[in-house]
Amino acid sequence: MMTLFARIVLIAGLLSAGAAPALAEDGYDLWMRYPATTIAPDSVSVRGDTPMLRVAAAEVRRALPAQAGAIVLARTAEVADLKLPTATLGDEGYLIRAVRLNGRPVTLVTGNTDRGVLYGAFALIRQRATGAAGDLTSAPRVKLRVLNHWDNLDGVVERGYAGRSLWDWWTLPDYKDPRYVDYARANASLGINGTVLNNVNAKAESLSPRYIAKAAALADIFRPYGIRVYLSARFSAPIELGGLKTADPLDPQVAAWWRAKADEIYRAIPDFGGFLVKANSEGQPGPRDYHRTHADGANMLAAAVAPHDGIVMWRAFVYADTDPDDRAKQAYTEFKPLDGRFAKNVIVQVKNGAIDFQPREPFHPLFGAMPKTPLMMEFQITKEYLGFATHLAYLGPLFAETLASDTFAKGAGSTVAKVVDGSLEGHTLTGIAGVANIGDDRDWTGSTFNQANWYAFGRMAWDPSLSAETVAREWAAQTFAPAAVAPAVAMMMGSREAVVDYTGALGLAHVMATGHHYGPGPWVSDLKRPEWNPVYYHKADKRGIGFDRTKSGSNAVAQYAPPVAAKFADPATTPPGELLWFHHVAWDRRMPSGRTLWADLVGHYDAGVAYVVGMRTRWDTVKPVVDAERWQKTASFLAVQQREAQWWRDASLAYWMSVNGLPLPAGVAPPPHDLNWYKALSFPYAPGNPQ
Ligand code: GCV
Repeated sequence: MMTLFARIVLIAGLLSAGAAPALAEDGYDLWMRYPATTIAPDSVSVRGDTPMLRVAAAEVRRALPAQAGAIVLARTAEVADLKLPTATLGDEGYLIRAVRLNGRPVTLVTGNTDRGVLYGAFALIRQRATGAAGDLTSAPRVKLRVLNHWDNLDGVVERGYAGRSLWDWWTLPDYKDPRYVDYARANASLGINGTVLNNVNAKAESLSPRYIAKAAALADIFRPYGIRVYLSARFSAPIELGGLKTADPLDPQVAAWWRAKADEIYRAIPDFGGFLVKANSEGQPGPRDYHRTHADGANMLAAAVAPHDGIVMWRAFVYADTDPDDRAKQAYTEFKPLDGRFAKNVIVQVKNGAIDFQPREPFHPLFGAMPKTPLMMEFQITKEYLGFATHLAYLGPLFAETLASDTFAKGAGSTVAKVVDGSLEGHTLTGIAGVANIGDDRDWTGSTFNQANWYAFGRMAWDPSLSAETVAREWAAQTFAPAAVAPAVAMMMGSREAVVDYTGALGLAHVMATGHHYGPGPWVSDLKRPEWNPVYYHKADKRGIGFDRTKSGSNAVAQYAPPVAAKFADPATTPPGELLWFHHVAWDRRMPSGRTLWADLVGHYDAGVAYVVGMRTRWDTVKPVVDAERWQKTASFLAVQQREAQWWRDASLAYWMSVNGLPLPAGVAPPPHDLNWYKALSFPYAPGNPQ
């Protein structure tokens, strides 16, 4: 028998649970946090009946509040009598407009295709959720807007910090986790139209009949949401799966094997997108193993998928330990001469910078340098070098900064965005890829604020001219209560710069610890490949710090168009944020701030830590208006971030002082430990680093 006291405790527990359900606000809904009372189903009507139109209508019904008014979804052909301006919509754009249909006022969501209607439906939802109103017309500026999952077949996600892979390869194709649908909805809401399911460090098995069937099951789920499936292809698969003696791209048997493989895939996945390939990079096989070029390799695969309208995304992320030249130059050196030699269904995928997704890198010199070749941007959404899932670092400013960079390839205004959207050279095959930050964590991305990076990637892939702040505001308005929006945006906007500051500002790069890349390691100098060592990148000595990439050094600046090269060649005109990327600079050089380089660098470390402290204070102010679960997780992560920012700062300063022998500027706190203490720290189980 329950005592009276026990009963009171139970009732009180239930009541308080009713007021704040334990798991209701765990971030699962992402930015699609729809109201409890939704629109009357018959307020939404659809002209036509296809799977895509059905999911579009279902989403609107689910998302919009009861007072949303009458909404009609229809392809433009169904409402031709309205004579709407639909010419600019292409096959993915949409138009939202208040019109009269059959004598009654309705909000019309239309597009030339089902896909346009689908994106319009999500745009209407976004518009209403962010408090905007009015007619809206939009078409994507980039054709392929693709997530790259670095997911292994054993469920481990390389550089993944949000749990294990979302794909349960083992139970596919029989069990279709409902999360796959929600994944598709989230992507469709942003206009993401492709997903590469498996890691670029690919296993041949992902192309085996068993795994093709699994990929096909996912493709079937994603199709109504406009998402095509792609696979990373291991270049040596003809040997491993096909039993051939070679994977030489010019060998007719090899080409025939890939053609048959492509045919097999297309039988299972008729709208298969094509292959993504990492070749001859970090130990992956590729055409260079047979003394063939990257174009030879890409074109052979392109021929296999061409009859099915498939494409090949061929990565330019190549560097070799056998090449003594500056790693930052190697991709350009290898790919630039191949301009014009790729088949027309090949797009070369280039990372935003020439090294590897560092907190800040100058734009990759290949942008603007291969006019005859479509180049696709590769961003990293997962934050391998920006604090994993725990640090709050909004990547919108990083994406925007790269896209707005001027290559000067055809004079001023030849931005990276124009290279990527094809407008600079008139390419129609265009694309942006983002290395996904998604896993099976309940909140998908490991933290609430990481969701903003998925969101920003999708929105800016659709429209590379969107400002980071506009996107942040949009995301926050759909994610938090109105009173939390401004504080959240304020935290986000400086957060990436803060990471730059506390990990190594002024153009420093690749100063992290080995393997897992967690935490500082500027002292590392004993790895077998020279370009894996942080000392290779910062070149700090008694005199100064930084990598001389001018004529007196590696001359990487010469890979940029002349006006850009001239700017980067002179320390006085190099933006301070990129100074040490291009120059070896004396510690006592006077910076625009008026401080010496050393004092300036120290100031950046302290500013980075201070920014995190500021984010914590701001986050405290929104506690009353953010649900407890998401508030607490973010608060805990910010505490981790402050501790780790401080660690980055202290360990880095301890190391730089051991090199330059300089005292800290007056009033600056010394690191609490000596350098050896920081060097001795080890983190064997840090996530994201597949063994
Ligand atoms: C998938 C970096 C990462 C690797 C990644 C590689 C790439 O080197 O640390 O994990 O491999 O980039 O982009 O191919």
